[in-house]
Amino acid sequence: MSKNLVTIMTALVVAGAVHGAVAQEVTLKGITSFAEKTFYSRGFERFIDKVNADGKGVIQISYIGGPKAMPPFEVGNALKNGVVDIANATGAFYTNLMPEADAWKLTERPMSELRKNGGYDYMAALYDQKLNAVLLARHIDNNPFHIYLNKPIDKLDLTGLKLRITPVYRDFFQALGATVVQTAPGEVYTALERGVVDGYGWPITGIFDLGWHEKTKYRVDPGFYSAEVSILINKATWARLNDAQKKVIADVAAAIEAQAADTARENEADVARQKAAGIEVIAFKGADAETFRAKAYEAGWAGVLKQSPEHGAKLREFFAKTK
Ligand code: 173
Repeated sequence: MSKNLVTIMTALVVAGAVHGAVAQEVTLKGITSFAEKTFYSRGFERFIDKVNADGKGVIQISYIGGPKAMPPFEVGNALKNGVVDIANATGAFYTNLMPEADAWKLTERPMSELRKNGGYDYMAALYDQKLNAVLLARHIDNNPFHIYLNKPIDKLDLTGLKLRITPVYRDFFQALGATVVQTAPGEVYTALERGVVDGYGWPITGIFDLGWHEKTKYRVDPGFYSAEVSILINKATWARLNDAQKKVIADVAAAIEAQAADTARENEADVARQKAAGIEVIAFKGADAETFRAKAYEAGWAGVLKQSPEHGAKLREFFAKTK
């Protein structure tokens, strides 16, 4: 063998070894659509901490942060294009790319069941096609949404009220007669303070995180739907990982999704805290509560079906208990 050839071959072997060493630990970029260290980011932050602990030398996640780094409604696009590898988001924030994602709010079955009955798989195909992503873990479930108001109501009618929404609430609040205005969570406080809105939609937990309790007089009961917040990974990023790296991510994701039931235990703590903060409850009971709930689901599914007739009908079969 010529000396030159040996040199070239040696160089290739060395380059391969270096490349192999680099490939051993991979670092992914993670972003959240909710403010850092607030209720809806916490499951994601636990996920990152655990991956970084279990994945030493194998896989790490670098936490870019929340809405200060990227507006929440742009996170879906950044994930789709691989600008970030991992994202914490709710379906309502990326309906521009995948309207069906908002249907998660209408699930009446736990994720453990949806992962067996075909519901998760059906959604997974849509995530693959439309968001270029894989849903790793739903860490928020069993966490109802509510209407929060600064003007009282005495019947199931929001006529004359202007409410802050995301796609989660649009169809239901409009069905009840409200005027709606979409904002990111980060704009809710100012909108309330300036009287731009008479109230807002939000789940039972988290209104203290951004100080909204200071600007909130009433909560309407009962709650409706089941808030969804999930950890998603870019499809190409996922495909690039080796088996050991995938295992770290998948194991932590499974543990975090299994903890969603524990997170829902915090609902009651926020109910008590809202009471202590002087937020009055406007409660619809008995038949009124039933009507309220029925209208919420009817308007919610009608909205999903309008956006996506074929997939919406399938999703309803997997997700709903009552029709
Ligand atoms: O911003 C929102 O009101 C919203 O759509 C949402 C969804 C899930 C959890 C928290 C908020």
